[in-house]
Amino acid sequence: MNAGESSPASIAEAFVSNAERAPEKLCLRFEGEEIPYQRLCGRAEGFGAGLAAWGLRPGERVALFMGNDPDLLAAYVGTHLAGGVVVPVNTQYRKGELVHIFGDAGVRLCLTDEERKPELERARGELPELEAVIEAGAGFEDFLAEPLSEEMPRGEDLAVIAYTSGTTGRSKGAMLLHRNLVANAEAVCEAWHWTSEDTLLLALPLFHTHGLMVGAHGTFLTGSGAELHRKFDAATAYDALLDGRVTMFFGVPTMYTRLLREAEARDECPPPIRLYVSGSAPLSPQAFEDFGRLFGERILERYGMTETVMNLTNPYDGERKPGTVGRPFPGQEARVVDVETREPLADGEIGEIEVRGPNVFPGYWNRPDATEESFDPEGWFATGDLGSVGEDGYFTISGRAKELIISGGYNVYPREVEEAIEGCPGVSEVAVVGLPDPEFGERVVAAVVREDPALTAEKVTDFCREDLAGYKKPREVVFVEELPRNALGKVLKHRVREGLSESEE
Ligand code: MLC
Ligand code: AMP
Repeated sequence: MNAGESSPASIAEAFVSNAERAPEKLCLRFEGEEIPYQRLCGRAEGFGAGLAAWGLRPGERVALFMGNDPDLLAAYVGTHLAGGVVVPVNTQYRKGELVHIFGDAGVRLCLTDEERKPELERARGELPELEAVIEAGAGFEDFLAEPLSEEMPRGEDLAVIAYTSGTTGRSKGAMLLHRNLVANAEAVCEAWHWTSEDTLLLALPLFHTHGLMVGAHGTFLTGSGAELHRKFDAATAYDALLDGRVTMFFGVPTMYTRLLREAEARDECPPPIRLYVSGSAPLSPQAFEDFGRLFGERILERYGMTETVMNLTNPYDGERKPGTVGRPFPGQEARVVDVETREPLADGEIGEIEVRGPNVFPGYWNRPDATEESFDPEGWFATGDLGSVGEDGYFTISGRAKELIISGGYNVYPREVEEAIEGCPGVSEVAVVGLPDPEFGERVVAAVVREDPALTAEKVTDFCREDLAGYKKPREVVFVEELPRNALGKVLKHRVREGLSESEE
């Protein structure tokens, strides 16, 4: 978008108008192929027309369950052009997670790929509403139709239902409107000086906020280019950086840890690029310093979440302070409140972070109870993250009010893993906690009381594999005599954590 222009109503609208304005401009580079805007736009319009011809009605849900690929992005925009709502699905999800998400969202059609299809088929018997499964490649090609209408989504329309792991077991669908997504992408592009001249190295998965709503949306809004990788591989990403063909890189801290290891093993260092951004989990000040030393660059750390997309950012021009996540993005507000009284706290005091702004979602799909719990009457959204704000206005995240483990940028709610393990034959009780991990930030560990002495750790993890994504399964299973409980019988997670840390020493 150029200065002085009014905002588009949706990212799809911005994308189509960029394709009309500069049809030949590079949109995506993928596995050596250069895809101009016009080409991706043609596929998006074709997919949207295919959906309309198939009978998708406005507001109906389309799931995208496939690995990073240009056609995933074409389908994303195409679904919006058809008035549909996208449900992005984590590619590691297994039957249990698929049944819940597809069922809850009432998905009628899903685009998947060869690798993911067998797992979807395993779930299909329990998904009567799922009428069609389109497979990437030939299936996608056959599905495309000739575009008829030029209708665009309205800002108030529902764009995405993004599932975030639930504090009590199953995940909740965060509803994001087109106008939430536009407001967010505009704020990000303004804050980070993102222009049509940029090329982003995009190796994040496209089913999550970070890759999709920051990486892809910013690219489409500005009409810039992205080099899309199927997945993050440190050596391949390092080569792309060495080559000097990108201007920005966004990653989770684990990716930075791996890039640092790569740099130590190589004798060449990438030339400076315009911007390195880290988020989704805390970046250690050590990694920030090491990156400065080895790459000569100061990583910009920012903070966000599915329900609100991006909230806080270190400055582009000012000082990027390690261990902090900076200030609110343009047009947004943030504050710290007492966890009990919900009264705003003074600078330096630790409480729960609340945010407000046009980027914030209107609520959870089918969950008015959860929506009501998360907002106060003045529209402040309670993030569940603990932190404080300094006199300089920079926020620091210091912990979580919600029980959450973040492993390599993926969220794992202990309750969901506990529920899975409780179903494993031979298990009497279980408590799942996060322990510090040098590579993933935190790792999932289960303390299990067994009733069958022959039960092994391997059996427990194999059992989890049936229904849970691989990254949620415990990296360690420790058998204990009993779980520490308080007088009311509630498991004392901090004591479990202490016990497990001691047993490791
Ligand atoms: C993969 N595995 C993990 C894992 N990722 N285990 C624990 N934690 C993780 N994060 C497991 C797999 O289940 C598999 O095990 C094995 O590791 C190899 O899988 P892989 O796919 O080859 O893994 P790898 O390439 O090493 O993945 C690491 C990673 C990936 C860092 C590249 O985790 C990743 O892309 N993380 C980014 C997540 C992200 O985008 N988060 C943003 C959320 S949005 P097995 O046993 O199954 O074979 C958000 C808001 C915000 O938070 O602020 O941005
Ligand atoms: P998700 O639900 O996957 O969107 O994850 C959002 C959560 O990731 C937030 O609530 C935070 O707990 C965490 N998070 C995101 N960015 C950061 C960051 N820079 N530092 C610490 N935690 C972060």
